[in-house]
This record gives sequence, structure tokens and C-alpha cells, in this order.
Amino acid sequence: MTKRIALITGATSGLGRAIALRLAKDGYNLIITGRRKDRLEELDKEIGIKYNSTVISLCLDVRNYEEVEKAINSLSEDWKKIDILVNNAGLAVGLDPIHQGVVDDWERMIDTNVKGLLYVTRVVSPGMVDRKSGHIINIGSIAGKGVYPNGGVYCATKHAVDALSQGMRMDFLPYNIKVTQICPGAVETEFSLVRFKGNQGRADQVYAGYENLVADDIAEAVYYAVSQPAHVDIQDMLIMPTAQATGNMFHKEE
Ligand code: NDP
Ligand code: 8X3
Repeated sequence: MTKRIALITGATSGLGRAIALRLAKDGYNLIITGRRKDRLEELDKEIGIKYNSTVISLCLDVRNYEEVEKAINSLSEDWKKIDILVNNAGLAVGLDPIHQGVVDDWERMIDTNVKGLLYVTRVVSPGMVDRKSGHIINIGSIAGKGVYPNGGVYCATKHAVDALSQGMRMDFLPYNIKVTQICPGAVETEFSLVRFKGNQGRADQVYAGYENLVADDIAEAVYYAVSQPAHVDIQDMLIMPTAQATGNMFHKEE
């Protein structure tokens, strides 16, 4: 039997990297993407050492439709038969009230989390429709289920992921394509370092005083979703640290 193929966006760090390793362990061949070429090369090497899985790296920025289309269309016909698309690439930039918001931060979040997800899906999904087979996993967030102060724009992008996941489920219904949204609470990755523009002290504070999730927790959830029988679609998963109730309500030990 030929191996199944999974394309993971944002595989150079955090959740995407952990998901790539988890799916490689399960025998998938992988297309890993991200902007940092050195990180893609490292991951490709690590997977080659640990698992019997073939990897193709596509260095791309999901905000650039032409780049996304060209990279995916450059794949051989066999590699274009993507079984699983994990729309993971995303980020928060800044934590400011709207009246003090940095417009460039807003553009980066909206362009990456909403338009980037759409661009990749637009290029990959027609093949799934033709084959009447496929599984799209969108990484949403607790920020797509509620809103917290100063995070309005990031939360809006993740609410958009929630809406797009529902819309995709409707549009792809006749084509036997599963759509799963996985919504994590706080996971310690490079997420907060990116949000606070390299301020390690502020990033560390996000994860201090309680037990946060780790990327492997979410990778296991992805594995669970893709391992279900053909008739089962896990539509939505909200996965939180035990010590986190909402986007901004934590029980922290002082
Ligand atoms: P990381 O910062 O560790 O990883 C983000 C990944 O996204 C990197 O691989 C990065 O790759 C990629 N990425 C960012 N911008 C682009 C772009 N323009 N083009 C291509 N790739 C891009 O954060 P996480 O792993 O935590 O984040 C992954 C997803 O999980 C995001 O969608 C985030 O919103 C979501 N999430 C995270 C939570 C958390 O607490 N950590 C909780 C809930 C959801 P590169 O820089 O190489 O391009
Ligand atoms: C990332 C988690 O709590 O910053 O989506 O919204 S949070």
C-alpha cells in the first residue's frame, strides 16, 4: 500500500514540528513548510534518522498566494495526492487595546492566520475534491471560542478559523472530506516570544506558575483525529491546560 501524505504548514517550530514528528512516527510521508529553511532541513534530517518516512520541504510564506501555488504545483503528481492538510502556520503579534494597536501587527495576523490558511487550502483542496478523499485539520484556538482584552485582533483571526472550519465542512460535505478544528489553550512554544517580539521575560511570564500544555499534547490530538475510521469526523476539539478556564483566566501558584 502506498503511504499516506500529510502537508503541515508551520512545521519549523512548536505545534507544527510536533505534529510532523507524530505523523512521521505513524508512517506518513510528509510535506513540511515554513519560512525558515534551516529549520526545515533540521527537521527533515531528524525524521530521516528516527522514522521510515520520506520528507519534502517547501520553504514558503503562506501570506504569498503565488509562492504557495508555485511550491505546491511544483510537486510531482504522486506527491500532489495530499491526504491530510494541517493548517497550522499562525501567530499573534502584540497585545494592545484597539486604540493603541499597531497596524502592521494586525496585517501580519490577518494575512497569516486567515488569508494564509485560505491560500493553502485553495491550492490543496481541489485535488481532494477530485479524489473524493481528504482530511483538513485547522489549528484554531481558545481565542476562537472567546475573546480576551487586548487580544481582539488575534481572537478575531481565530474566530475566522472557526467560521472557515464550519464553512469548509459544508462546502466539502459532498466530497467525503473531513474537516477538524483543534483549539488549544496555552501551549509553550515560540508563540509568546513571537507575540512579544523577542522579549523572553514577557514570554516566560505566560507560562509561569501553572502547568501549560506542550506541543506533543496537540500532536496526539491530531493523531487521534486522523486515526478514526472513515465514517467518523472529529469536528472540533478544545484542549486546555487543567489550570486554564478561558483565554485569560488561569489558576497560577504564586
Ligand atoms: P510557533 O511560533 O512555535 O510556530 C509557528 C509556526 O508558524 C512556525 O513554524 C512558523 O514558521 C509558522 N509561520 C508563521 N508565519 C508564517 C508565514 N507567514 N508563512 C509560513 N509559516 C509561518 O507557534 P505555535 O506552534 O504555538 O503556533 C502554531 C499554531 O497554533 C498557530 O496557528 C497558533 O495561532 C496556534 N495556537 C497556539 C497556541 C499556543 O499557546 N502556543 C494556542 C492555540 C493556538 P516560520 O517562522 O519558519 O515561517
Ligand atoms: C493562543 C492561546 O490564550 O493566547 O491561541 O489565545 S491564547
